[in-house]
Amino acid sequence: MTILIQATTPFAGQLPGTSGLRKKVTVFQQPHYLENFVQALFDVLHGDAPAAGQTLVLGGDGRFHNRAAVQTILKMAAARGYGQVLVGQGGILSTPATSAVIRRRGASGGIILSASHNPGGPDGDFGIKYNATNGGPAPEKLTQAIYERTQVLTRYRLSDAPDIPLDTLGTHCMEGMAIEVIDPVADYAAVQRELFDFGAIRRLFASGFRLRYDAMWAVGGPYAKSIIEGELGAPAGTVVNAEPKEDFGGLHPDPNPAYADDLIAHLMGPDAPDMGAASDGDADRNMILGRHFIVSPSDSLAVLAAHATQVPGYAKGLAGVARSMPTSTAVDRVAKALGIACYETPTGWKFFGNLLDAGKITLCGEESYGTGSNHVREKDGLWAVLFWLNLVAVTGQTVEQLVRGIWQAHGRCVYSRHDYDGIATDKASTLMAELRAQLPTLGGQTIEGQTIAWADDFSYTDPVDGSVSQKQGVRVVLEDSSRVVFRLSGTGTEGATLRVYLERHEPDASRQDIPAQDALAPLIALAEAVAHIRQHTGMDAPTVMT
Ligand code: VG1
Ligand code: CO
Repeated sequence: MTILIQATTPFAGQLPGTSGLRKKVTVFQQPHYLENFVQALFDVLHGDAPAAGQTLVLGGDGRFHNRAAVQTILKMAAARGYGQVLVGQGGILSTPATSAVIRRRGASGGIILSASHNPGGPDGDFGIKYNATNGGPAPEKLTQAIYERTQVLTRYRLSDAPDIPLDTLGTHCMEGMAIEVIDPVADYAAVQRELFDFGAIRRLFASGFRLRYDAMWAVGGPYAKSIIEGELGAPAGTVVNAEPKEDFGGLHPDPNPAYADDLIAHLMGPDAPDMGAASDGDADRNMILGRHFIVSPSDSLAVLAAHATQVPGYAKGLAGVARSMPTSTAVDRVAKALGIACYETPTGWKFFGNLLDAGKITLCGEESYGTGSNHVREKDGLWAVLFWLNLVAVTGQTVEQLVRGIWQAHGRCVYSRHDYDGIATDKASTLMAELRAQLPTLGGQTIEGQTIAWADDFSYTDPVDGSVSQKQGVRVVLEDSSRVVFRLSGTGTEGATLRVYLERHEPDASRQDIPAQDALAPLIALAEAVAHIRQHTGMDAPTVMT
């Protein structure tokens, strides 16, 4: 075995977005593309020194190109002198499981191969991201440094060792580096067992409670099968679409009303189960449904926060909570009632890391079907499902009753997100630039019969390290605190996606069942009047409404 030095030249655009570097598979398949990024990462982490004695965790969501990428990264880690790599069997590790393994095994960090909720297959998307020793996504300072390094790279190093067999558990050696092929579920399951009342959930299933968990042909399947059907005794067939496929069965592994339509049909049907759930490509997102009832992700976070002390792992109470800025203020209202702090961060899980590490918060979440806690440093899809199961088991309330309890106590934060996908990048930039240009004069104006109190471009100062993140979304807020938020997606790979977030608080119980799109109609009209979405995008309606 020899370590080869390969000459290379920089690729443009290797800048990680909201959650890692995501590009088309065909982009990642270009010679040197993945290697350049990994070399830049190693250079930033270790300078010229070898990573001697350090442990790297490696795995992905099993999408097309996962296996090839794992083999390449093993050879590069060996050339960099890592002491050990822990790789998931079959190259598989869900995003929250990677975080759990990094933390439990004291690893120096981990590489996650995933484009998460984006479609897969040879024509789909691929992605890579680095998580640090706390188990969480690299902060912006690090991703920026990696990007800068990719722009000046002239060579990378890798071993010419043969591929490692990934499908059986075992230990291998490459250039003196140990490679352990680990069970992808074990560490993750151990973490969940410490948090939840498995006995209570087991009794719930034994009493006939019916769950339908749709793993969307993605990496959540093996985890849900093992824990929900295996340990918790739910009947076989509770977890559907459970086998991870390289192309997610040609579907979009994104649990929302548009792409989890099959699950919604089951929960809305005549013989609906008591609860429905789904997770995304890398199993960090979750969708929760009751019988004939859809739970908004923002409400889900509020329910978990309000009832957390009924779950063993959070029995001592919450230090605080956090939500991404566009997420509804439902959790803020719960936090206020509990007398705990609530932080507002930019979109993307990396912004929760410092708050969790510093012990300022225990729970956090995003409107994009992401919820999590200090048990790992990623959002965690199955964790949220177990949390809900535990609450249903110990409160005796249905999913719908739990959500209505929040509405009753705090009013309903009526909420929707409208996505406009595949906009030409220049058109999306123009739309945002024109919006930003109006910011100084929007406050005080009455548009579509609604008076704007203030408008700004969200800027965040991290309360732990003082780092500042600017231009995180344009907010237009009315006098009654209703709001519209506009931002461009940082996870897409084709053109631009405009996200329009709409929120209105409804304290009147008799009006809380008005369908969200109807209740939000005035705000939708305001969004159009302010941003001229139709004119800029040429689209009459959003691609996806959640
Ligand atoms: C989206 C969501 C964001 C989430 C991110 C990663 O980002 O809005 O809340 O953290 O995806 O989720 P963006 O920049 O496209 O709006 V995942 O499950 O794709 O890792
Ligand atoms: Co995901």
